[in-house]
Amino acid sequence: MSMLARTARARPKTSNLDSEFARDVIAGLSARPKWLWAKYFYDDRGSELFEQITALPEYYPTRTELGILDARAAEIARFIPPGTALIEFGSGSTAKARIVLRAAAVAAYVPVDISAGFLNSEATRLARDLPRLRILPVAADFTTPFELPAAIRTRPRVGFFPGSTIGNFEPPQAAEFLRHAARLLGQRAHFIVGVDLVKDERVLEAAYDDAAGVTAAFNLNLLRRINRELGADFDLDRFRHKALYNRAQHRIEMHLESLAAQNVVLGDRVIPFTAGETIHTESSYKYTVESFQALAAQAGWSPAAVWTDPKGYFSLHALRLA
Ligand code: SAH
Ligand code: AVI
Repeated sequence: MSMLARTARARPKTSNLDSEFARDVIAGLSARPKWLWAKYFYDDRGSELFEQITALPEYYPTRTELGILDARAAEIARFIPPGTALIEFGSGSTAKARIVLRAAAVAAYVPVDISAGFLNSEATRLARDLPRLRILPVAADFTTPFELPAAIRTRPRVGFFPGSTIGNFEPPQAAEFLRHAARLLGQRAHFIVGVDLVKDERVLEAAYDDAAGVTAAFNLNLLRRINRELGADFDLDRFRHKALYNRAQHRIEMHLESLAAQNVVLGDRVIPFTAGETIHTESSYKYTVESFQALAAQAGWSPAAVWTDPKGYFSLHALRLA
C-alpha cells in the first residue's frame, strides 16, 4: 500500500485538515490555556441556536436593543441620507436592520456574515418582504479584508453593527476593527453600533447560562462542528458549558470544561485534557457609554448620538469620522 493510501485511510472522509478552520482549532487547542475563536460558533446550527438565544427570557440584549431601535428609529434615520448603502456586519436574522430599513430611505442593503447558508436564506426571506430593496449579501469574515459589491461604489455608506458583536473582540482588536470599518465605509460615513453595558453580575451570568440550556447547546455545538468538519472525536457528554463574569476585565467568559482527564484525537494529534481544564470559547466585553466612546475615538470615530433603554442595560451609538 502506498503512503498516500495509508494517509487517506487514517483520516475520516469529512475532515479538511488544511483549512484555516483546522489550523485555528489546532493552534487554539495547543495553547495554554486552550481557546477557540468565537466566530466558529456560526455554522447553520450555531446560527439557529443563536436565534433561539435571542428569544430567551434571560437574554436581555436582543429585546432591549430592538426596543431602542423601535423608539429611536426616526432619530437614527437622520444619520442615513437618501440613497445610502446600509452595510451590516454580522447580520444574522436581519431583524434589527428591518427596523432601520423601514425608517430610512436606504437604496441598498449589504448584509455581511460568516454563516453563508444562514445569510443567504435570511436575504431571500428579506427580499420576499421588501421586494423593492436592493439586497447584496456578502459571505465574508469581517475580521479579514473583504470587498464591498461594486454596485454600491458611488453611494453614501452607513455601517450598522448591532447586537454587541463588537464585544466579542478583545478591546485592541475591536479598535482595529473600527479602524478597518472606517476605511471600508469612507470619509463621510456614519456607523451605528450596539454595545452591551456593564451591569449587575447576576443579570449578566443568567443571560449566558439560561435555565433551558440553549446557551450550553450553542457552546457545545462548536465541538460538534469540529467533530463533523475536522473528524475529531470530542465526546460531548464529557464537556460542560460554563459562563462567568470576569469583573476585572468587564467581560463574560464562556468556557467548555472537561469533566474528566481525557484525550481527544484530531487528525494525527492527540489533545490531552485534565479534569476541570477548560477551553475559552468566547469573551463578551461589557462597556460603559464613556469607555466605548474612548475605544471608538482610538479608531477615529467621534460620538454623534447615543441612545440607551430606561434600565441602562444597552447602548446604541451613532459615530462619525472625526
Ligand atoms: N446582528 C444580529 C446577529 C448577532 S449574532 C443581531 O444583532 O441579533 C453575531 C452574528 O455575527 C452572527 O450572525 C455571526 O454569524 C456573525 N459573525 C460572527 N463573527 C463574524 C465574523 N468574523 N465575520 C462575519 N460575521 C461574523
Ligand atoms: C453575538 N454576540 C454578541 C453574543 C454575545 O452576547 O456575546 C453571542 C452569545 N454568546 C452567548 N450568548 C450569546
